[in-house]
Amino acid sequence: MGGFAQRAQPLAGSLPSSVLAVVTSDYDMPNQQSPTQLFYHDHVMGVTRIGLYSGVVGTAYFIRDPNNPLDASNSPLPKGQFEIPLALTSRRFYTDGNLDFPPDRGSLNAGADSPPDQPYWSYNEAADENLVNGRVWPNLNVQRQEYRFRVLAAANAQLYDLQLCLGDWNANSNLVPISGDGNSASCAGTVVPLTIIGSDGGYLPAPQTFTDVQIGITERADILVDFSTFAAGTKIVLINKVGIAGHPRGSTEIVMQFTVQDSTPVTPPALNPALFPPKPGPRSFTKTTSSE
Ligand SMILES: [Cu+2]
Repeated sequence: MGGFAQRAQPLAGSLPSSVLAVVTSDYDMPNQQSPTQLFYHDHVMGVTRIGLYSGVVGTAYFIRDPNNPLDASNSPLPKGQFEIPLALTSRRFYTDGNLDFPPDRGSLNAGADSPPDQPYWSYNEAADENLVNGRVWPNLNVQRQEYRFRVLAAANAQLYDLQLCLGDWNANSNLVPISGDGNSASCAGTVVPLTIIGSDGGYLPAPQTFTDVQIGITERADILVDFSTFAAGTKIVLINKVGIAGHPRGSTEIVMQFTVQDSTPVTPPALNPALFPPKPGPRSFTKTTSSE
């Protein structure tokens, strides 16, 4: 995170070093914010989207506060193998599995919307597959207990309205119907509730249970899902209710699948609201120094 080189050093024999001086800046990141999940990636002008698309990102950087009862060793929240980061991205692939990179200016969806003075700008990458932690439509086998998922929207352009849909999508092609205009999907089965406990800014003032959670680009959602009441073999699909226009069925409305394993059910502990901050955590900003 420090020592960021602003300009590349010229290759030996190309340009005299006086033309391209190497300038560095040290950024001090004290990590004093409220406990949360951070996301970092390179921001080189003009190719940021390609870095993201290639997966050159840090997606599971957690700020934890041992003095916070929710982060302490006796926290009632799921931990260890039951706390799992889910980094959501979207990609487009050639049939041989290679990445189909975002179109350049003037290509698909780019030209009409690009500002005329922005040669790097690309409006849309036309990604049509959802990936979680680098895999398209993965399955996660889960025990019959509660999990904590640290969800990050790490795609360049894809928005998410996430919902858990009870059922086997592979066996039931009508489980996640797409709307007539092609812009949204829904769960035709039973919606499994999820409990949101935190966001980009840290823990919420209290856990809140919803039927879906919306996260925009780079946003995070800290959610709990209780699998303890489901029978072994139950399948639950994580679907995205938005952003599917123009793509074939199964393309961007399906995110991943959970399969409940045969295990002793563990009822999650009730969460005492007093453990949660009265409002999204205290914020203290430290002036950072730069040697620019
Ligand atoms: Cu960024």
